[in-house]
Amino acid sequence: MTQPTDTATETISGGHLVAKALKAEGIDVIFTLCGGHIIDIYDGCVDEGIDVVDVRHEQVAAHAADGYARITGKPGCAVVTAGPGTTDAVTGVANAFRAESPMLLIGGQGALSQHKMGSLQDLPHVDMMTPITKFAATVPSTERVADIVSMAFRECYHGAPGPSFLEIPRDVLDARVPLASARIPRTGRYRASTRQAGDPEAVERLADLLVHAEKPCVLLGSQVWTCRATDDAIDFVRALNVPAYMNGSGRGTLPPGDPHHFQLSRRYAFTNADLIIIVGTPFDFRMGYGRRLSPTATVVQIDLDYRTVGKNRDIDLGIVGDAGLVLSAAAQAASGRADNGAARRKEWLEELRAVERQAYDKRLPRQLSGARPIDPYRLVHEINEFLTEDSVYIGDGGDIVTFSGQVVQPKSPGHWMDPGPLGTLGVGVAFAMAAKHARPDKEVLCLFGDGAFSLTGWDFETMVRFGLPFIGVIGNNSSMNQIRYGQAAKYGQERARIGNTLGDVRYDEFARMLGGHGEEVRDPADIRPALERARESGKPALINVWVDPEVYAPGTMNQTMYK
Ligand SMILES: Cc1ncc(C[n+]2csc(CCOP(=O)(O)OP(=O)(O)O)c2C)c(N)n1
Ligand SMILES: [Mg+2]
Repeated sequence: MTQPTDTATETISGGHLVAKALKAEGIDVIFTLCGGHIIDIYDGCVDEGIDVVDVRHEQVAAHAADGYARITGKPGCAVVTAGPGTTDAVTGVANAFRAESPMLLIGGQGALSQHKMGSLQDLPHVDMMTPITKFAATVPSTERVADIVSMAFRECYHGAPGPSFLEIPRDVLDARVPLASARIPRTGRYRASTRQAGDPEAVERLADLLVHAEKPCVLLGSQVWTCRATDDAIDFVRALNVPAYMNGSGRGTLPPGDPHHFQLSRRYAFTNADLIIIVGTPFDFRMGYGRRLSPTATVVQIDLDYRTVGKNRDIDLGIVGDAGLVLSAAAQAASGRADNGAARRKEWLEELRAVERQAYDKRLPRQLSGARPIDPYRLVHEINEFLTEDSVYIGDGGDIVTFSGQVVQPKSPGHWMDPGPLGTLGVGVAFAMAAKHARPDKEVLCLFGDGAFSLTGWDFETMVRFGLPFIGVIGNNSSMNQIRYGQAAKYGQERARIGNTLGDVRYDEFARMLGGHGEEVRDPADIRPALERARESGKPALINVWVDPEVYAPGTMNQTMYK
């Protein structure tokens, strides 16, 4: 029989306050690796009905929190212990920082009562995390635990989203305080909507530019997905008849085959367009820092973050705001004009389609290659053919993933995951974990390089332990090929194998050892049947595909990532 509770005397611990604050944010899982400094949070999660997914490396916990945010639209949360637990998670936080992904990392810390005395695992976590987060702080008292957790979530959504970090000293976390003295922010009551429609005058100017443009194009970047602006983006390109390119998480905004979906003619479009609209992606290395756009084109940049607009190259018009609201306002403003210019752009779309088709036809023989060892183009072609509307595709690797960037087209919005501009190897299993946990109804397929997989591959065991089936494909070239190419080019063949050669590892056997499904493929004709069997197995699976180590992706050969 439960005791009647006296609210005046009821107490609560810091870990339980963390769980209440997570619950208020709508979070239903934490990714974690245990430590004595943080176990009270687990106890709180049990009470609040929050799942505890315990992984094998803290980097994976942090990447999974990043992945969870991308998939669900809610912030992710990883909980790690003090010292090495927190330093292990740094890469995951850094990746989320560059990828504009909202997540909270909670790290343990030695007791405040032993502050700077040399306690177990004591490190200056906040100093270390400050440059790679939007907010990093120590929780100073138990009463403030939930308050500061909610503050950290608020800070995640300031401008473009990103990660926050909190360290909670052990005595602060474990202490019990009167429930009445703790501030526990309530769901929906501690932060406002960040959806901003942009300066109305600037939106009118964009409408003007659009109705007069002969050859416009739009690049739909990751923020189109972050803002859940898919429908607005589709309405925009259709109403104004504007060809669309997509990058990062913006891939899949339009399905392949859509008359406004373009991929292979981007360079041509950027060179020949008279109006280029960049939505929610910075002018970073992926965009050649903005240098690859026609010097005579009118350039418009729309971004959530004021600091991104106009960075690295001049623009003709900048709009700070939510991708969906700005695009729909611009389409609305243009619809009021006598002629929105849509019909005039028919030839421009045909011109781009011809370029697109030519590029596709040129590559097709490679995609259908029967060569042994397998041409990586064939592997990524088979994967692209295999994906359904419900397949989330994840790329985690070097050269092999560069191939896939050209060929694999997600069939639905939000179904493409790559690390983002930090280029972090090792995100794959973590993203698969987050995606499958959040959306068990989805199929998850991850293409790994053998180098990338081996960084965090032990968490395949976590996938088995939690019953999270996914299809892992390893493009195995027994090398860190993307790096090897540059070494060979710079230092000659005889020095090309220094520091980049891996063993001929049977990752399929590794999968089986851990209780998953595993297969090895040497013949291109066997790729598809192996994929089907992995799908049927209902288990976490690894298909070890031996690809030709002497074949490199054009992007690797041009070293575009360094330019
Ligand atoms: C964590 C991390 N370490 C190192 C690198 C540098 N790097 C970029 S590509 C690459 C090779 C990756 O090898 P693999 O995953 O096997 O793919 P491959 O290029 O062989 O297809 C390396 C080491 C990185 N991006 N991230
Ligand atoms: Mg490799």
